[in-house]
Amino acid sequence: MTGSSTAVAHSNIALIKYWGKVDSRLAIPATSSVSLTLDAYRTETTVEWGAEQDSVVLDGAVLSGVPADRVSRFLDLVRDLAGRSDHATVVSRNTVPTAAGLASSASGFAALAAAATSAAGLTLAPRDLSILARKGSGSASRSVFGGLAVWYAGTDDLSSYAEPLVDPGLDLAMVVAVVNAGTKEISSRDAMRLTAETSPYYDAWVSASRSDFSSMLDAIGAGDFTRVGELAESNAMRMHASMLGSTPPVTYWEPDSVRCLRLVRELRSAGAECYATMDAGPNVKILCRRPDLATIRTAVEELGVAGVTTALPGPGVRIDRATA
Ligand code: 2P0
Repeated sequence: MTGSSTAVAHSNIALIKYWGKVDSRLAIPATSSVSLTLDAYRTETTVEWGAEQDSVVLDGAVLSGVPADRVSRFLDLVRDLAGRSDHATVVSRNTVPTAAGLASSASGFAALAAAATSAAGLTLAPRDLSILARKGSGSASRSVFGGLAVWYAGTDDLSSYAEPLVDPGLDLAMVVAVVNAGTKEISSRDAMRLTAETSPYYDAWVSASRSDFSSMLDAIGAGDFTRVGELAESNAMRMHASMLGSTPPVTYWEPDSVRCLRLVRELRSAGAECYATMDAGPNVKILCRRPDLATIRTAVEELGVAGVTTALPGPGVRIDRATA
């Protein structure tokens, strides 16, 4: 039986980061994380079963080698779940710059998980979809949900899943300072493995992040924006500190990244409350509240970085079209 489905998923930016696995095959992380799904960056993916072999087209280009194999290994999981042996044609479009530290794998694998299972005739509960998406890319588990999401590290396949967090009216928004939208030199997957294997600061990162995680849940529960922002900023800096201790060091920062971090401090002193976070790339994401979005955007534009995007909380993954 063939079947085709199109799914749309949005990227997410972690406020408490995921950086390190205890099980690479199952993508069980060392620590739990918290994220905000954004409306600005999305992936739309169509999967059609019934092909003789798997094929993947991303933004008009046929994938081969490691990225194509990664999709095929993921489709193996869906074949196992659905008890089928045919192959799939995957066509995907990103509005996220691919592999630039703007969470393209999060929206990518969340959309792929939803489209591939729907097209195979499976209906997965959101938690099960997040468990499946996790095995494509860890952060994809969180993009199954809109707004604030938590990914519990868990200890095995079924206990490592994401779920939505109630937003008590934090009115969050984000300004993304795009310092460089090019492909990063080292993937997050390789960089987090290198950190875990070689950085003397990795164990300290894991214990600090566990504590940041529980403080973050408390801060969100209390609707305390200042505390949410302070925790997000320090957690991101701690993650980068652990990377800097790797051999060889993992340095995603560029001069404009540092200029953005300084600007965030200046804006804060001037009364526009905002906090910075950074992922596996040089871009700086500035967490603020919606009424301050325009002021902060203008300030980043005046700094003269490569690009500026503003974002509000975005929706969870959805199926757009499905045919049997
Ligand atoms: C995060 N990042 O929590 C962290 C912060 C990047 C920095 O999740 O190996 O692409 O596919 O599970 O999900 C990026 O890692 O890694 C990421 P894999 P993924 O958002």
